[in-house]
Amino acid sequence: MASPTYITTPIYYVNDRPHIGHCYTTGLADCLARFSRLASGDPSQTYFLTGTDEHADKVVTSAAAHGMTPLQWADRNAAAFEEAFRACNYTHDDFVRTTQDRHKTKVIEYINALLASGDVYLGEYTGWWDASQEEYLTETMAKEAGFISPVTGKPLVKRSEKNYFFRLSKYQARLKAHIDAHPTFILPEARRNEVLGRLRDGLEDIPVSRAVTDDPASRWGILMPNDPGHRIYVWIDALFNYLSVVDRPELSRFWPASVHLMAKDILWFHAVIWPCMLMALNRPLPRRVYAHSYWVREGVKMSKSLGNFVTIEVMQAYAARYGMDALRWYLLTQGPSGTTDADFSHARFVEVFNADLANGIGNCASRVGNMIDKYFGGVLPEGVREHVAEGSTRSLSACCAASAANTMKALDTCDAGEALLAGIAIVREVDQYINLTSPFKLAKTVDADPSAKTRLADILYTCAEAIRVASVLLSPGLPTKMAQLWSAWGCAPAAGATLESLASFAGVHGLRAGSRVTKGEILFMRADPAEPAPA
Ligand code: ME8
Repeated sequence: MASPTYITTPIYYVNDRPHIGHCYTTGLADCLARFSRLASGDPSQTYFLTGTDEHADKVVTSAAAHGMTPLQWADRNAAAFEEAFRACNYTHDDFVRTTQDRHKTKVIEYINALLASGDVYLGEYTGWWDASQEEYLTETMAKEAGFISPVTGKPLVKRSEKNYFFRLSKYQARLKAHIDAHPTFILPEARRNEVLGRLRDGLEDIPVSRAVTDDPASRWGILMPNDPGHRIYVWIDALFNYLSVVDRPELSRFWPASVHLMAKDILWFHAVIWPCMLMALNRPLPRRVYAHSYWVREGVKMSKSLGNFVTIEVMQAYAARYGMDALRWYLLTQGPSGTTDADFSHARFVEVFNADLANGIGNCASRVGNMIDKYFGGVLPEGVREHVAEGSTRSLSACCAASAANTMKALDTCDAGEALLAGIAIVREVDQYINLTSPFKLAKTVDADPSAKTRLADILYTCAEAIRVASVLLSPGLPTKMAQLWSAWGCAPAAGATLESLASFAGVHGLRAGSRVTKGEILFMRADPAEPAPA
């Protein structure tokens, strides 16, 4: 991603507490933001925003059910989101709440500009209202869905109201041309095709306000600046967050956003409505809109009625037993980043944990650290250089270069999982290399054959340096554990170093003669597949 980089997540509704789905998208953003900071070597060139969407009607309803005002309820749940994201070790630069003045004043500014240009006007709307999603469906969409909410299955209600409208139809041709000219504007490609397909049905103007009624709850939101009889529709208010936060001199370099991340449920708002609003405001469009799929649990869709959400409590129980890095790893490498849903399955979690972490990077780093400790007192001797195993098809330095290139390529399409798995590919090759070179056997011959000692040093250096490169590629997914490894091996990335230079085998940041490589603590203890899931 080009510098400066601005990565956003949806802002989440505060009618309820966070769950794995919210943590997943913000976790994906976290991993991409960490990669981006590493890539440029300058953390101030990356901005990562997450937050909460607070002016929804359902916030008013849940607040009332809990005997609280909407703001009290929003405060409480926004705090729960912030706490959850802190516990997951997310490195967002900001957490926006749509009830904050900094956001509200900007929304009014944008609406005023759209009123002045005539792109927002007063009219009447009739449509099918999906109360559970706070969204109107057109006649065609409602018919296709059998007049029930395609998301929640609740009945749709026909409603008419005087509203302010946004001239969405005016921007249809420009949007279509933009999508055609920018093949990676909407990803994954299958989602892009869906959007293009729906665009063929044509765009109608959309309401951007709701009438204020006698019900005080209808005042929950930002009032239209020209007409206190209307408040701004929650979705319009919410979409503006991406711009409102960085629309000030110190942060303006971050617009346009590099990527808006979300799940497929809200792609239309981000890929169609938001870009058209930006065109109307004469602002550049985000470079990319990326919609992932859903998490399901043990093969079943998560829902309130089934009560089967992977809640924050379940996530904490996993983190307590296996470590937060292990949970991050599972989410990032097994998550629904593409077009298929992903299953949160305990058996799969343990399988992946053992394969990639305990028996993968953990075991490999510990074997190599132990051998350097045992045979060389934990210090790489003079003259170490890369050793290529007889019978191997490629050197470990070539493998590191290929993996680093694969990481970069995966990042081009926001594929954080693939970017991380490139690090595990190195670990697997180090394991094979150890099998081919048998350093533990060689160590038994050094007394009789002094040249064996030099070869042994070269072999262990080669392994350690390859693991160091792997650790750099793995660090955005496993930040705590890789920092632990770096501290045992004295190879923490220098401030200002770029991903490219850190990931180069025997490069300026590499291990060398005199580097102290100590055993360190075990990174990941093997998990017992027979143990029941934490709850
Ligand atoms: O839609 N799997 O908020 P929201 C994966 N406020 N991701 C999931 C998920 C699942 N099962 N469930 C939720 C809103 N998500 C609006 C957004 S943005 C201007 C306004 C994630 O609380 C995913 O990112 O319903 C999805 O798009 C988002 O939560 C919806 O969050």
